Amino acid sequence: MSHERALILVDVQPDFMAGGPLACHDGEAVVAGINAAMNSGRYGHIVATQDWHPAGHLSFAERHPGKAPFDTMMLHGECHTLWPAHCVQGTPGAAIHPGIDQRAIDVIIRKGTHPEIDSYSAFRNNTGPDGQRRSTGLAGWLEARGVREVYLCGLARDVCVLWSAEDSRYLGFQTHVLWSLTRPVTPESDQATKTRLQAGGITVTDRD
Ligand code: VGL
Ligand code: ZN
Repeated sequence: MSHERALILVDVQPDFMAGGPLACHDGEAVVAGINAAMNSGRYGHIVATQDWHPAGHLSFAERHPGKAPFDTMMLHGECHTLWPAHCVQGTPGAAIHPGIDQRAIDVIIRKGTHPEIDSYSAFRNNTGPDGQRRSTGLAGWLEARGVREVYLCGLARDVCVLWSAEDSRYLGFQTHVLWSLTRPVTPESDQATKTRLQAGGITVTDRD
């Protein structure tokens, strides 16, 4: 086990899996492999993020008359995709997936909790009404423990995993995406996602 190495589980929640409103392609398939990775002894620290929106969150299409899920619009000066309502606080679909062995998780970071601000990345919110992107505190949590290498898995490959990986690298962590332990909302985006990760200096690997 290396204490310099952290595993981050991004949004492993039923709403992003089969039967959920924002199902990733084959999303539930990541659960067994994530349990194996957590119990592999390779990671000194394990963090999970949990998408955790109040009802009527700004990112939900239903909030915007005339808009449908997957339409885009400008929010706080950024082009934003609008989503079906998902991961509403306290609902079963917002739980950490019941198949995940939570014993090894050190900390859970809830994100997207502000009604008017979204958060894709585990590290910082999307742009808010004041034009700022605020930290979730995760980088400080990792730095305080001497973490230098971050491994990411979870959902969705093309949204929250991608944004988390880019921030991780930008913040100075050696960053790896465990590709086979992620699944996309939009499978057609896979090649673009991989190219963008690699161009950003992030390792895309199937080996943890
Ligand atoms: C996510 C869209 C909206 C994700 C979260 O976890 O990738 N995607 N909220
Ligand atoms: Zn969300």
